[in-house]
Amino acid sequence: MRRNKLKDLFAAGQPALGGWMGFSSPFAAEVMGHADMDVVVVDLQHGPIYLDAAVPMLQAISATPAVPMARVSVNQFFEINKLLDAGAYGLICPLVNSAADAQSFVSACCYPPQGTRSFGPSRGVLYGGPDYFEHANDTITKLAMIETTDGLKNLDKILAVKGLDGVFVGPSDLSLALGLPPTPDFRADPLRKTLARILKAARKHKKMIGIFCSTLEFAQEMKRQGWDFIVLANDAYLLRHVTTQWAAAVRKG
Ligand code: 3PY
Ligand code: MG
Repeated sequence: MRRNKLKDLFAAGQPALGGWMGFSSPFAAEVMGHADMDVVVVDLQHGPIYLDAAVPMLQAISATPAVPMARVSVNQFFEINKLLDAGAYGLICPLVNSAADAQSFVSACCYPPQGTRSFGPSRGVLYGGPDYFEHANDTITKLAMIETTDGLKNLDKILAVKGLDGVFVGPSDLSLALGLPPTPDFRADPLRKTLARILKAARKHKKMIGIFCSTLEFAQEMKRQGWDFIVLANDAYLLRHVTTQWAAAVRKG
Protein backbone atom coordinates (compact mmCIF):
# COMPACT_ATOMS: atom_id res chain seq x y z
CA MET A 1 0.00 0.00 0.00
CA ARG A 2 1.19 3.53 -0.74
CA ARG A 3 2.95 5.02 2.30
CA ASN A 4 1.37 7.80 4.33
CA LYS A 5 3.79 10.74 4.42
CA LEU A 6 2.13 12.27 7.49
CA LYS A 7 2.81 9.10 9.47
CA ASP A 8 6.33 8.79 8.08
CA LEU A 9 7.18 12.38 9.07
CA PHE A 10 5.81 11.80 12.56
CA ALA A 11 7.85 8.59 12.93
CA ALA A 12 10.95 10.51 11.83
CA GLY A 13 10.27 13.33 14.33
CA GLN A 14 9.75 15.84 11.50
CA PRO A 15 6.90 18.37 11.36
CA ALA A 16 4.30 18.12 8.61
CA LEU A 17 2.61 21.16 7.06
CA GLY A 18 -1.01 21.09 5.98
CA GLY A 19 -3.23 23.08 3.64
CA TRP A 20 -6.93 23.39 4.50
CA MET A 21 -9.69 23.58 1.89
CA GLY A 22 -12.97 25.36 2.49
CA PHE A 23 -13.47 26.20 -1.20
CA SER A 24 -15.51 23.52 -2.88
CA SER A 25 -13.08 23.32 -5.78
CA PRO A 26 -10.93 20.44 -7.08
CA PHE A 27 -8.72 22.92 -8.92
CA ALA A 28 -8.08 24.96 -5.75
CA ALA A 29 -7.32 21.73 -3.87
CA GLU A 30 -4.87 20.71 -6.59
CA VAL A 31 -3.16 24.12 -6.42
CA MET A 32 -2.81 23.75 -2.64
CA GLY A 33 -1.30 20.29 -3.07
CA HIS A 34 1.38 21.81 -5.29
CA ALA A 35 2.16 24.58 -2.78
CA ASP A 36 4.79 22.58 -0.85
CA MET A 37 2.17 21.05 1.45
CA ASP A 38 2.70 17.60 3.01
CA VAL A 39 -1.04 17.17 3.51
CA VAL A 40 -4.20 18.84 2.17
CA VAL A 41 -7.39 18.57 4.24
CA VAL A 42 -10.87 18.85 2.69
CA ASP A 43 -13.08 20.45 5.35
CA LEU A 44 -16.60 19.01 5.36
CA GLN A 45 -17.40 20.55 8.75
CA HIS A 46 -17.07 24.26 8.06
CA GLY A 47 -16.37 24.33 4.33
CA PRO A 48 -19.51 24.37 2.14
CA ILE A 49 -18.50 20.92 0.90
CA TYR A 50 -20.63 17.76 0.84
CA LEU A 51 -19.61 14.24 -0.13
CA ASP A 52 -20.19 14.64 -3.86
CA ALA A 53 -17.93 17.69 -3.94
CA ALA A 54 -15.31 16.11 -1.66
CA VAL A 55 -14.61 13.17 -4.00
CA PRO A 56 -13.20 15.19 -6.96
CA MET A 57 -11.22 17.26 -4.46
CA LEU A 58 -9.61 14.08 -3.07
CA GLN A 59 -8.91 13.01 -6.65
CA ALA A 60 -7.25 16.35 -7.39
CA ILE A 61 -5.08 16.17 -4.26
CA SER A 62 -4.08 12.62 -5.25
CA ALA A 63 -2.43 14.12 -8.35
CA THR A 64 -0.06 16.14 -6.12
CA PRO A 65 2.68 15.18 -3.65
CA ALA A 66 0.35 15.98 -0.69
CA VAL A 67 -1.52 13.36 1.33
CA PRO A 68 -5.31 13.66 0.77
CA MET A 69 -7.19 14.01 4.05
CA ALA A 70 -10.60 15.24 5.17
CA ARG A 71 -12.26 16.67 8.24
CA VAL A 72 -15.62 14.96 8.63
CA SER A 73 -18.68 17.09 9.36
CA VAL A 74 -19.70 14.84 12.24
CA ASN A 75 -18.58 11.65 13.98
CA GLN A 76 -20.76 9.37 11.88
CA PHE A 77 -20.11 5.90 10.44
CA PHE A 78 -21.71 6.62 7.04
CA GLU A 79 -19.70 9.74 6.22
CA ILE A 80 -16.45 8.27 7.59
CA ASN A 81 -16.86 5.12 5.47
CA LYS A 82 -17.73 7.11 2.33
CA LEU A 83 -14.70 9.40 2.65
CA LEU A 84 -12.29 6.54 3.27
CA ASP A 85 -13.77 4.60 0.35
CA ALA A 86 -13.28 7.74 -1.76
CA GLY A 87 -9.56 7.66 -1.00
CA ALA A 88 -9.07 9.89 2.04
CA TYR A 89 -5.78 8.74 3.58
CA GLY A 90 -6.62 10.24 6.94
CA LEU A 91 -9.54 11.79 8.80
CA ILE A 92 -9.91 14.49 11.42
CA CYS A 93 -13.00 14.23 13.61
CA PRO A 94 -14.36 17.45 15.17
CA LEU A 95 -15.78 17.95 18.67
CA VAL A 96 -14.58 14.70 20.25
CA ASN A 97 -15.75 14.85 23.86
CA SER A 98 -14.94 11.45 25.32
CA ALA A 99 -13.02 8.21 24.90
CA ALA A 100 -16.29 6.66 23.69
CA ASP A 101 -16.49 9.28 20.90
CA ALA A 102 -12.88 8.56 19.91
CA GLN A 103 -13.48 4.79 20.02
CA SER A 104 -16.51 5.09 17.77
CA PHE A 105 -14.51 7.23 15.30
CA VAL A 106 -11.59 4.78 15.22
CA SER A 107 -13.96 1.83 14.89
CA ALA A 108 -15.63 3.37 11.82
CA CYS A 109 -12.15 3.90 10.29
CA CYS A 110 -10.94 0.30 10.81
CA TYR A 111 -11.88 -3.00 9.20
CA PRO A 112 -12.73 -5.92 11.51
CA PRO A 113 -11.48 -7.25 13.84
CA GLN A 114 -10.11 -3.85 15.01
CA GLY A 115 -13.23 -1.96 13.92
CA THR A 116 -16.52 -2.00 12.09
CA ARG A 117 -15.67 -0.40 8.73
CA SER A 118 -17.54 -2.01 5.86
CA PHE A 119 -15.57 -3.23 2.84
CA GLY A 120 -15.79 -1.39 -0.48
CA PRO A 121 -12.80 0.96 -0.93
CA SER A 122 -13.69 1.91 -4.51
CA ARG A 123 -11.17 4.77 -4.82
CA GLY A 124 -9.15 3.85 -1.73
CA VAL A 125 -7.74 0.86 -3.55
CA LEU A 126 -6.86 2.97 -6.62
CA TYR A 127 -4.92 5.47 -4.51
CA GLY A 128 -3.58 3.06 -1.88
CA GLY A 129 -2.84 0.02 -4.02
CA PRO A 130 -4.03 -3.58 -4.38
CA ASP A 131 -3.01 -4.54 -0.83
CA TYR A 132 -5.22 -1.76 0.61
CA PHE A 133 -7.26 -4.12 2.80
CA GLU A 134 -4.20 -5.65 4.49
CA HIS A 135 -2.70 -2.29 5.52
CA ALA A 136 -5.50 0.29 5.62
CA ASN A 137 -6.13 0.10 9.40
CA ASP A 138 -2.51 1.01 10.15
CA THR A 139 -1.90 3.36 7.23
CA ILE A 140 -4.88 5.72 7.54
CA THR A 141 -4.37 8.60 9.99
CA LYS A 142 -7.09 9.08 12.60
CA LEU A 143 -7.04 12.33 14.56
CA ALA A 144 -9.58 13.41 17.20
CA MET A 145 -10.17 17.13 17.63
CA ILE A 146 -9.72 18.59 21.11
CA GLU A 147 -11.77 21.78 21.20
CA THR A 148 -14.44 21.42 23.89
CA THR A 149 -14.62 21.53 27.68
CA ASP A 150 -15.38 17.80 27.83
CA GLY A 151 -12.67 16.97 25.31
CA LEU A 152 -10.15 18.78 27.52
CA LYS A 153 -11.43 17.07 30.65
CA ASN A 154 -11.11 13.65 28.99
CA LEU A 155 -7.89 14.38 27.10
CA ASP A 156 -5.85 11.58 28.69
CA LYS A 157 -8.57 8.98 28.12
CA ILE A 158 -9.01 10.12 24.50
CA LEU A 159 -5.27 9.91 23.85
CA ALA A 160 -5.25 6.40 25.34
CA VAL A 161 -7.75 5.08 22.77
CA LYS A 162 -6.13 2.25 20.81
CA GLY A 163 -5.79 2.93 17.11
CA LEU A 164 -6.14 6.70 17.46
CA ASP A 165 -3.02 8.30 15.97
CA GLY A 166 -3.33 11.51 17.91
CA VAL A 167 -5.23 14.70 18.52
CA PHE A 168 -5.77 17.86 16.52
CA VAL A 169 -6.53 21.15 18.25
CA GLY A 170 -9.20 23.56 17.01
CA PRO A 171 -8.08 26.79 18.69
CA SER A 172 -11.26 28.75 17.88
CA ASP A 173 -13.66 26.34 19.54
CA LEU A 174 -11.10 25.73 22.26
CA SER A 175 -11.00 29.48 22.92
CA LEU A 176 -14.80 29.49 23.24
CA ALA A 177 -14.56 26.55 25.65
CA LEU A 178 -12.12 28.60 27.74
CA GLY A 179 -14.39 31.65 27.81
CA LEU A 180 -12.32 33.57 25.23
CA PRO A 181 -13.44 35.08 21.90
CA PRO A 182 -13.17 32.73 18.88
CA THR A 183 -10.21 34.62 17.42
CA PRO A 184 -7.41 32.63 18.98
CA ASP A 185 -4.39 34.51 20.27
CA PHE A 186 -1.84 31.83 21.04
CA ARG A 187 -0.01 34.19 23.41
CA ALA A 188 -3.07 34.79 25.61
CA ASP A 189 -3.85 32.79 28.68
CA PRO A 190 -5.61 30.51 29.42
CA LEU A 191 -5.18 29.38 25.78
CA ARG A 192 -1.37 29.34 25.90
CA LYS A 193 -1.30 27.20 29.06
CA THR A 194 -3.96 24.87 27.66
CA LEU A 195 -2.01 24.33 24.43
CA ALA A 196 1.08 23.50 26.50
CA ARG A 197 -0.96 21.03 28.53
CA ILE A 198 -2.30 19.28 25.40
CA LEU A 199 1.20 19.07 23.90
CA LYS A 200 2.55 17.52 27.11
CA ALA A 201 -0.28 14.95 27.22
CA ALA A 202 0.30 13.95 23.56
CA ARG A 203 4.01 13.52 24.24
CA LYS A 204 3.25 11.34 27.29
CA HIS A 205 1.12 9.06 25.09
CA LYS A 206 3.67 9.24 22.22
CA LYS A 207 0.87 10.33 19.88
CA MET A 208 0.70 12.88 17.10
CA ILE A 209 -0.44 16.41 17.85
CA GLY A 210 -1.74 18.78 15.20
CA ILE A 211 -3.22 22.24 15.21
CA PHE A 212 -5.02 24.70 12.94
CA CYS A 213 -3.05 27.98 12.92
CA SER A 214 -4.88 31.12 11.91
CA THR A 215 -1.78 33.30 11.46
CA LEU A 216 1.81 32.89 10.26
CA GLU A 217 3.16 33.81 13.71
CA PHE A 218 0.94 31.20 15.34
CA ALA A 219 2.20 28.51 12.92
CA GLN A 220 5.85 29.52 13.45
CA GLU A 221 5.43 29.33 17.22
CA MET A 222 3.85 25.86 17.03
CA LYS A 223 6.75 24.70 14.86
CA ARG A 224 9.24 26.04 17.44
CA GLN A 225 7.35 24.20 20.18
CA GLY A 226 7.63 20.91 18.27
CA TRP A 227 4.01 20.30 17.22
CA ASP A 228 3.85 17.51 14.64
CA PHE A 229 1.17 18.61 12.17
CA ILE A 230 0.75 22.32 11.54
CA VAL A 231 -2.09 23.54 9.35
CA LEU A 232 -1.43 26.90 7.69
CA ALA A 233 -4.77 28.69 7.99
CA ASN A 234 -7.12 27.95 5.08
CA ASP A 235 -7.58 28.70 1.39
CA ALA A 236 -9.96 31.65 1.87
CA TYR A 237 -7.78 33.32 4.49
CA LEU A 238 -4.58 32.94 2.44
CA LEU A 239 -6.20 34.22 -0.76
CA ARG A 240 -7.68 37.24 0.97
CA HIS A 241 -4.72 37.94 3.22
CA VAL A 242 -2.00 37.75 0.58
CA THR A 243 -4.11 39.66 -1.96
CA THR A 244 -4.87 42.39 0.58
CA GLN A 245 -1.16 42.69 1.41
CA TRP A 246 -0.25 42.96 -2.28
CA ALA A 247 -3.00 45.51 -2.88
CA ALA A 248 -1.83 47.65 0.03
CA ALA A 249 1.80 47.46 -1.12
CA VAL A 250 0.94 48.38 -4.72
CA ARG A 251 -1.40 51.20 -3.69
CA LYS A 252 1.36 52.59 -1.50
CA GLY A 253 3.61 52.55 -4.52
C1 3PY B 1 -11.29 25.46 15.44
O1 3PY B 1 -10.37 26.30 15.55
O2 3PY B 1 -12.20 25.31 16.27
C2 3PY B 1 -11.27 24.57 14.30
O3 3PY B 1 -12.07 23.66 14.25
C3 3PY B 1 -10.29 24.82 13.20
O4 3PY B 1 -10.90 24.68 11.96
MG1 MG C 1 -13.61 23.76 15.65
